Amino acid sequence: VKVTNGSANVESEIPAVAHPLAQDPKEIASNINYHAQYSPHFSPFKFEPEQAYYATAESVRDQLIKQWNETYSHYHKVNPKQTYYLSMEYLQGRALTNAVGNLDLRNAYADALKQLGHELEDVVEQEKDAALGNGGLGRLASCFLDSMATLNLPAWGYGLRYRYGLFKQRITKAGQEETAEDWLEKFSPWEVVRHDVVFPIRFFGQVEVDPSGSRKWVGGEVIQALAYDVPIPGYKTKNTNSLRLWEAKASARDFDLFQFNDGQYESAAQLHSSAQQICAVLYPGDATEGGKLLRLKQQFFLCSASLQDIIARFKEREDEIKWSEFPSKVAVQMNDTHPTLAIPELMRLLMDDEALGWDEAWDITTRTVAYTNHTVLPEALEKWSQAVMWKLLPRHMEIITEIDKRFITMIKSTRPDLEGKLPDLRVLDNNPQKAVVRMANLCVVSSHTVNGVAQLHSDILKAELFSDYVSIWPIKFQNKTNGITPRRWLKFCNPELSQIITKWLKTDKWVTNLDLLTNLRQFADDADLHAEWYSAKLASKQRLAHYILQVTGVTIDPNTLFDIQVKRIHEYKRQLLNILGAIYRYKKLKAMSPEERKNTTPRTIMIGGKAFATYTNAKRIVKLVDDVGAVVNSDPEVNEFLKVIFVPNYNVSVAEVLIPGSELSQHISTAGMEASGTSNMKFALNGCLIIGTLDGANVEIREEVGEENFFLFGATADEVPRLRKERERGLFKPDPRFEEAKKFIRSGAFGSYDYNPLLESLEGDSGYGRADYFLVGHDFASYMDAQERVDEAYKDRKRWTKMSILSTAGSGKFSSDRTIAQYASEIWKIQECPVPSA
Ligand code: T68
Repeated sequence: VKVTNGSANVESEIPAVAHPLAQDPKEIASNINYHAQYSPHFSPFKFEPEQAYYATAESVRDQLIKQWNETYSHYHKVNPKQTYYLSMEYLQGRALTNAVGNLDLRNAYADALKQLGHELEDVVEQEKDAALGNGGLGRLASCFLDSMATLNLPAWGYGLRYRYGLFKQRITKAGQEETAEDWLEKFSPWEVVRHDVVFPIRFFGQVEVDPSGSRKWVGGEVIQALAYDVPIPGYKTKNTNSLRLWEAKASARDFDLFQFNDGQYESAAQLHSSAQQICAVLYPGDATEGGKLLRLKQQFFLCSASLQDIIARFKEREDEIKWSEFPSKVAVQMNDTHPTLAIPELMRLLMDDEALGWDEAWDITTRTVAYTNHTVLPEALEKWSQAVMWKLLPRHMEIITEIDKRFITMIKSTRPDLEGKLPDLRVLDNNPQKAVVRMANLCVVSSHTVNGVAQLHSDILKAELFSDYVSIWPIKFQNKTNGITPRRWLKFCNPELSQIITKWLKTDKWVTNLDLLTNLRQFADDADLHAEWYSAKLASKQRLAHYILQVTGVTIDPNTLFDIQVKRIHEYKRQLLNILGAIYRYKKLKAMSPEERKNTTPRTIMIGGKAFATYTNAKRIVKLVDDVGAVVNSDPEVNEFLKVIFVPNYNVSVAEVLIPGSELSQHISTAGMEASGTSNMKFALNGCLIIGTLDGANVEIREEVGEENFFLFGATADEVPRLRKERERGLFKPDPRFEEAKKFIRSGAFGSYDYNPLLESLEGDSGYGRADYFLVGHDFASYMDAQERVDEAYKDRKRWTKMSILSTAGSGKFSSDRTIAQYASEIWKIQECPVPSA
């Protein structure tokens, strides 16, 4: 426990003065001290790590605000084309380490805090993760923001300020339990509310036609969107962009004082409570009609507020408004289909508020919006009930219906060969059972560019999901292989390895030019580098072991192979394959003599991730991993050679501890199903080897690091459909190891929980109506063979360390700086706009 430090004591040595641009530790300490005293959030004279965190964050924010304002006014003056990234999710994680790192003030802040009696490492731990996202898609958005600022690109992120982000996961005897994660419990020092940025957002109501024939959406309920801005500093640049998060509010006018005084408390504040629901939680459960409506309201709320803001900025910056110029000032990127309503909303704003005609509005809209697809899973492609949409957004449904109609007309006149396919290609699915709007189709029809997130994924989109559209608009489709920010995911989370890289490359330029890592290849056999590399990995493993002990109470040995799989729990990601492999390994170890065991490669298998609250099979998988761990870890015969850990509450901060300490990581989805994956890139960058299928970005990672440095197994994407058919026809012969592992679970070796439904999903009818849809059984044999190759390779430390170095050396392509530079030049057509220094 940290020694507490009354700021009264500190005061005598270090004056409390606000120096917003302090660089020197002493001055910084005085600024932190200033905030501790004069921006009070706690009782006076308390200066424990928590108070030190808030005061430090406020001091860092002082530093950011000046360059943030300068960035805003520079963009305003230059008036360049800007990108607006619309995303329902951002997984920002913690901001403090990132901010002091990007400002290049880490050491100064560490020294300052020391003078105040604190360690920066402990202080940063006080920050709660901003977890306004589910997984890869949300984290990608956050990496993109970091790269956009670092590349000096004029860009904004737009999202929602959820009161409760992704749930907190606890593991109990019953399995996963979810509780609300209160990231704003105290407050966030990183957000600035802009009281002057408020837009009205309408729901429900009706369309009114005036005598001139123009249409207007009126009535219904109107809620206010209020802007909260979070600064996004670039790495060693002045450019500091904004993440604008909208909060829903009702105004005082909507509060019925008369009703309230009459005792009708609920109806008096009805709009207030309806507004409060909108930003209450990330991804409200949509099993009920109410849940679906709420989710749709959230999506529209984001789109309408952001577009009104974008249009207001466009108008403010033009002397004379020429709407045809709009697409040369504005690029809107839709992060998946969740912000699709940006399309009809932009059309509505241009036609109904700005009095443009259809053709002009359509031309502007289609030259402005672009769409990124993140999944090919049919059940994940959004479809909204037409009935619900007519009720909530009547004017938008008129516009969508017109888009659909014009698309049909266009096909009939220019592509009669595709007429037969119209029922699938149309935006509206008028199936009388359930008429829906297909959001992905609306996106493809209306966007100037559609991209996938890894080469294989983009190829599949073109060859399958969107193949007919490709024949209509061949140049609309692109690939933008995902990337990750090397700042958070190497420099800041793995300082030991970063220093070694800088030392051997004799430059730290790799931080913004990650391709320079290839220069490590020439030292891949150097014994000195090997020694340093190994000791950095060991230090990270020790830190990870310490963390695991803290959160699970289980001691793990840093001399064993650290094998990690962390990601959302989903059947297609096949955590089940991993745990079945672990179970087989356990059984084999049990059957060995003590002598034989000594010849095996000791492993610590860690699995972490959250299961969606209503996804039963995913929750069963969590339970199974935890149950296996309980048995294996307390089995004195084998627990020196195998441990199985379920890592609770996986999030960005936990990833920052796990990834540096990893040696093997599993990216083992059924081929063709993982659009890209991004943690695979983080692991590879940190010198961790991958066992994986030819899926998503694995394909490109393997190409870059070299196939001899990648443990490949499993069916390929083009084999999967045939294998599924064979499986259904009963032509599949399971590997005996697979049967043995399942049988072992059924024997009750891991407790009395009923695992039959889970095991049956691998055998009889799965939830998808087909047996073992994810081909766990088919891939099991080659997976186990690949695991044997891993065990062999690990026995040879020299060989393994070389592979690890080559893995880092080959990861340069996966910088989100590269990805964003490609979006900027090939989709957005925007240029850098660096803020001049002084
Ligand atoms: C992921 N998608 C892909 N979806 O699965 C992953 N949220 O392969 C890819 O690397 C990543 O996107 C980035 O491109 C998601 O994370 C969601 O989180 C999601 C899906 C539906 C609704 C909300």
